[in-house]
Amino acid sequence: MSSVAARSLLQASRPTVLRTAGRQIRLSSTASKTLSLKERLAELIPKEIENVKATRAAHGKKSFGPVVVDQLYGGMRGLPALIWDGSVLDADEGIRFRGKTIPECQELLPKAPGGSEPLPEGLFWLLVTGEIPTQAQVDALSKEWAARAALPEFVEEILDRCPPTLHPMSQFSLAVTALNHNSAFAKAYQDGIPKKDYWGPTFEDSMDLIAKLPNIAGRIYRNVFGTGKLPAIDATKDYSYNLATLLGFGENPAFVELMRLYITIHSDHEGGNVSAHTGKLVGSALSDPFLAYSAALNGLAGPLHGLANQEVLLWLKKMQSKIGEEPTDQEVKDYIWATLKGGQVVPGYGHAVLRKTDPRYTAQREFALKHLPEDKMFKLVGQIYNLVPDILLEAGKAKNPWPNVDAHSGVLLTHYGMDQMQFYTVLFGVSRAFGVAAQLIWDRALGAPLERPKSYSTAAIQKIFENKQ
Ligand code: CMX
Repeated sequence: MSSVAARSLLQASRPTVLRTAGRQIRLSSTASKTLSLKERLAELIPKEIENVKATRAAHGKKSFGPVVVDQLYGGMRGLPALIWDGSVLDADEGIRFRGKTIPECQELLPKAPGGSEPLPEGLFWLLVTGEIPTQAQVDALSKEWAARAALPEFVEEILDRCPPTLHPMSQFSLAVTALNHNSAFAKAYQDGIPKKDYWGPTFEDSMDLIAKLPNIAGRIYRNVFGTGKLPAIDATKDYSYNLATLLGFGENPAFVELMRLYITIHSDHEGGNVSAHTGKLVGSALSDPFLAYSAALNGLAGPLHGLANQEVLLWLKKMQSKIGEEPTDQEVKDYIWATLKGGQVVPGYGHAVLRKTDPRYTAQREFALKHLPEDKMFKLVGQIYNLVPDILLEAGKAKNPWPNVDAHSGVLLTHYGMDQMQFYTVLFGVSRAFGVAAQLIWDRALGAPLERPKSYSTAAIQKIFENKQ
């Protein structure tokens, strides 16, 4: 294809955009405002297939810059290797979901009656379509997820048989793996579904996956921490209300609002982070969304990734028990230095991509300023924010001395009475399913191939460069 033809194809497949106050808002046609998510997706997929074809025709053979040997040894930092349109992470600005910052999502996405935080249903719609849904479309998603929320009895039994000493993330991963028993994709594949139709059952599985997470999370929470019988899902309420209710906090409107914000900001963080990338990698083998997401959860359960929210609270609690609830700056500084000198990381600080304060941290700080300004632990978190960056800079190792999302989430949950920090990563896991599911749907729609990068031995690297400078 000539580059002119490729350009016109690219333009033809572009959505209508409105520029307002420096923002681009993708407009859905009036007709699309009455469609379900699956119907709208079915309209968008052929256009996006052409868009990708045109992009590859125009740029497919162009170099993306050099790869240096250090990237092979250094956890592939900065290696351009993946495509995902749902969200993009800028090192200084932080995350944008389909081009929108967190404050823009807070402003533009539909809210619950009386609420001011975005409904995660709308964020999922945005991740999948690139469009802002109507209130009616979001309400329909809430209803659909409520209708799909029930767990198979054997999955409930698996969870009920887990010893309470088994980490909630392990229980979570077990339950999600077991949901593969009823996978529409696995069945359709066995029945010989053509490749172009893969996205349909992947969509169904993804919707089931997201819908069933509140029941899994609620059951784990109640089993492990002995907080009573699980109530039923309320089909007239939104996803976050139901999640909060199953956890036992639904009567507190502020906690429900927190869940809406929490899920929205934790949903996606471009494609390369451990959980998102694991989901994509495992999905590329055509493992169904349940298998792919349980693998992603196992990555999220690592202390350098999602488990950091548990680690932050443990660290804060230990700090408070050692130096009190209202320590001086010097006492806090000494504690931070003791952590570093003990060979540990300061949890909640640093990031593989970000080089400024994470806007997900800022969004949570603003929530705290609005709802719990006098909370002692919130004040301590703010005090730490004023002290850690200079100390990490002085220590001289971390490339990013600023806080990430995990530095703030636990203090909010603790404030409302959820002080069982071993559970925190489960909430991260409920949220991250939104981004991974959206990505799996698009990977199947675009026919993404099996992932298979090349690995090298150190001997091979030495040989390649033997006689070169
Ligand atoms: N405290 C102490 N040391 C830190 C540090 C921190 N918060 N952040 C980075 N460093 C150290 C690294 O351990 C590394 O040390 P070594 O050279 O001895 O291995 C050095 O600084 C360079 O690391 P980096 O390039 O700045 O960071 P990485 O990209 O390798 O790692 C991350 C990023 C997040 C794993 C790291 O900053 C960290 O361990 N932070 C604390 C754990 C945490 O908050 N994780 C959650 C991240 C967000 C999420 O995924 O949920």
